[in-house]
Amino acid sequence: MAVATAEATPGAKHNLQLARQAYYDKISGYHLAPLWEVLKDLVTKEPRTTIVPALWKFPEIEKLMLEAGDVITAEEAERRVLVLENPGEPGKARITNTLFAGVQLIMPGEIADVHRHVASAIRFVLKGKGAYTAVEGEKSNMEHGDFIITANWAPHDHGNPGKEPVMWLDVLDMPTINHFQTSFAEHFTEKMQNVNHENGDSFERYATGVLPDGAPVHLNRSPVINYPYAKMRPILERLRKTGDLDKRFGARVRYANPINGGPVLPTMGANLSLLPAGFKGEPYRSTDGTVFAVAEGKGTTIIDGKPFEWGVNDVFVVPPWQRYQHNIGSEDAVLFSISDKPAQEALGIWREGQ
Ligand code: 1HN
Repeated sequence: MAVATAEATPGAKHNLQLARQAYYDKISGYHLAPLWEVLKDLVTKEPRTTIVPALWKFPEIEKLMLEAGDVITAEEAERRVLVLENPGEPGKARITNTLFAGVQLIMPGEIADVHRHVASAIRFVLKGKGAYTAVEGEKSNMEHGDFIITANWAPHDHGNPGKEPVMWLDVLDMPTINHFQTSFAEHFTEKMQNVNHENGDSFERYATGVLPDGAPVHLNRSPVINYPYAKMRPILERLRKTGDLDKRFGARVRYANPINGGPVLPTMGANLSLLPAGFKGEPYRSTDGTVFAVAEGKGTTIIDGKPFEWGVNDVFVVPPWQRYQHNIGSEDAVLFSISDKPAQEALGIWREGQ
């Protein structure tokens, strides 16, 4: 039988459409589908994303978070977190295609019980003093700008024996873990873990030029629990002083695993950038959708042609492969950023461009 082609008469074309549809209906009963109808959406010339650029203003988040403190206790909530939902993916508990982000509040006198899960977490401390997070036996004080990691399956609990509400940004690789459908979690009978390592122990032990003799030489996550802002910030000044400024990112450090120089976690990598007053960044894009938190100062980031004006503790997101560029006014700014770059690099799929 001759196969009808697209050059056929209008009547023949119509019959062909009907025949194709009848065929698709028939094969669907066998759990089969025609690739040729969907190929263009599956293999795109450039990345397509459902994620959109967005900015959360800290003064608004803070007010709404403190209201959450009135309606639910940390104990009832298990974790009192407001999810930063990407407006392109409402209801999906994600800020990018691969990352969860939220702001957590812990009130004076509260604790958040010890648990562990396969999803890895990072915390970037926004506001307040006097809280701690305990991770794998180390009790870490939380100060503005501290970067704290909670690796896959690491027991962790938080507490606030201080006098002020304390808020931080949580970023987890949960959408990645759930993409692989590999989520496990465990609760403990005790509320708090035993802590046998004092504040700052893992940083001093692993990240000051020596390693405990016999420390493993292969470790796919950093052994450092807290990278304190007080230690990181002066390094940015060193870079500035010697003119080591990237045209796109300013004076930027990458948080590293001191064992091998690799990323802090296999699924998430983070940076800290000093953008000096007057900085006009060159445009940049990369395949890793990136979450930014403002540690200091203010500025504007143009994302896909739209300006986003930010100030201290604001959070904003740049979708995968969308072009962005930082513009800084009269005040120095410091930006924390986090993305799934290490996961993409491990898979050999990460790309960057102008
Ligand atoms: C979690 O365990 C924490 O331990 C914070 O503080 C945010 C978001 C989703 C799933 C687990 C925490 C989380 C989370």
